[in-house]
Amino acid sequence: MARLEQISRRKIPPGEILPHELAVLLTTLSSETKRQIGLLISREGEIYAVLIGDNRELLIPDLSQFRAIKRGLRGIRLVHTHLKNEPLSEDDLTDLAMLRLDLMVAVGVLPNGLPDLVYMAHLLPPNQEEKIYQVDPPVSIHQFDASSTAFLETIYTAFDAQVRTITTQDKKERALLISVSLQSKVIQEESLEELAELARSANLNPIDTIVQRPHDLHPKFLLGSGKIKEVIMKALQMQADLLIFNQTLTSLQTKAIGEVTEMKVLDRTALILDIFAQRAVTREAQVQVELAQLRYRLPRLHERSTSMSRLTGGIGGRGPGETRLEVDRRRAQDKIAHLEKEMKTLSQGRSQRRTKRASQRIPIISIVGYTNAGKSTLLNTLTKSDVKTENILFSTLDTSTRRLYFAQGREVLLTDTVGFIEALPPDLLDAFQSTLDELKDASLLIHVVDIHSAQFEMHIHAVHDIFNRLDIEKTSQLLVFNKIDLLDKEHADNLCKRYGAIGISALRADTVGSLLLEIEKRVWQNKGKQ
Ligand SMILES: Nc1nc2c(ncn2[C@@H]2O[C@H](COP(=O)(O)OP(=O)(O)OP(=O)(O)O)[C@@H](O)[C@H]2O)c(=O)[nH]1
Ligand SMILES: [Mg+2]
Repeated sequence: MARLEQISRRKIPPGEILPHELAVLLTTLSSETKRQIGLLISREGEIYAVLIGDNRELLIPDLSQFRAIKRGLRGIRLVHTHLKNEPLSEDDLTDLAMLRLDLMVAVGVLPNGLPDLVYMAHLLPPNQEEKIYQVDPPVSIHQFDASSTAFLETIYTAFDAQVRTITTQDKKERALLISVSLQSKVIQEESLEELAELARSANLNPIDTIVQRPHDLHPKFLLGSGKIKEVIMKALQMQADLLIFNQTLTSLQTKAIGEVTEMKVLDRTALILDIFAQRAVTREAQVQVELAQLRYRLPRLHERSTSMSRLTGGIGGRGPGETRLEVDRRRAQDKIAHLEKEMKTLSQGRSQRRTKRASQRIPIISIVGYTNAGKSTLLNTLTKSDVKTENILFSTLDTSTRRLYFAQGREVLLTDTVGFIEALPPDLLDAFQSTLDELKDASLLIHVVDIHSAQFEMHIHAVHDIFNRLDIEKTSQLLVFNKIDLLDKEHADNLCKRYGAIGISALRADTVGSLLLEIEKRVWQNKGKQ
């Protein structure tokens, strides 16, 4: 084994893939020991590790510390022996992709221990055929151009140039959106459009999507393992920084995917929590979001894995964010208890306000609906106020209340609150309980729907579902179709008739007349009955 140690101290001239005499040394040793021998070589020609396998394969150690350039190739190539002079195996090619190696090289061993054919494969930058790697035809060791600087340079620069342009152009983190579900691809793709909207609202740049409809969901990665390879390659080719899954991941899945891809992994819930965290302004909103985040993360705190394994895990050690993993459970629990206490105090103030309001006997009307439907815009138009409105999801997290006056000195309190979304994370619903409790005081719910959205029916269902979860489904409701300015009049009229809705454009005060009349009617004509 002294000879192995000798090898590990060698330095290979940069630009050379494998000097001839080193190839001879490797194949001779391999042949004597009947084992594969491999070298992990850096771009500078340092031998990072000498690997000794069995007669069929090698075990590759954790390479996560190597990252030549953020988002680029690893900066490491693997050169190893193949005892039966066989071509690169499926596993070799998978490792090439999964580990983002610069190059995968196998040298065939002849029965006399000398090198014969050289097999090579390398990854490809984005291309129209969506090919991940290229496997070169084998060449005899004698024709193998040992000093192949030009060849190596082409591979490096193809990737690195791309990394540089993207890094300088693009300050936002680049997200690859993934959906894996037993539902049809069409349904999944529609849902991914909303995920892209959420990503943009979180100030991320959604760059591409991957959809899979597997026969069964893979328990470890959710995705099938072949698809995981595609994810890694797409992430490399598209220079993604993080993966966002549209489905809820278990803590073990988040961890396993994070390890095998060496990327930050979020699911839809984590993304929504992130948006809420970015938006929370008042102390109450901040406490509520932080509580929801801690409750979501608590079962997801786990140890960093250091195991070594080919393919199925252990490669790398980046979980969904190291700092989070370092927070220990105990501290998270203490923090939750502390925040819950603070929340109690905060909600006392709120409930006092509610009691006071109730004693004033002014009817309360709540504007509710899917996020981005135009709720805040409507409140502003009706009450001439200036609550923040924005074309992003969840621009409002707090409740605003304004007075709305009618003839004969009549008035109502109009409230605008946080928007709803399909599959609203339960942790968030719990955390926002006190904000949402205000909806229980309302005698009328104005359900605003963005009728211009292709998904408006799904939005209506999602909102009704949340009404049920909040136990307010029996409150009197008014369905309002907003943004009719974006549809042609006839189409808008038909939709309103079909659903029994009032059509408005919340941006324009001259379109809300019939809505005001209806509110007046509902509030004061029903008054006696209540
Ligand atoms: N064209 C058109 N755009 C509208 C109309 N009403 C609202 N919008 C736009 O829709 C976007 C969302 O409006 P908001 O009032 O912030 O929606 P919201 O329901 O309060 O949204 P969240 O608070 O994020 O849940 C903004 O860009 C508005 O300008 C409308 O009648 N027509
Ligand atoms: Mg709003």
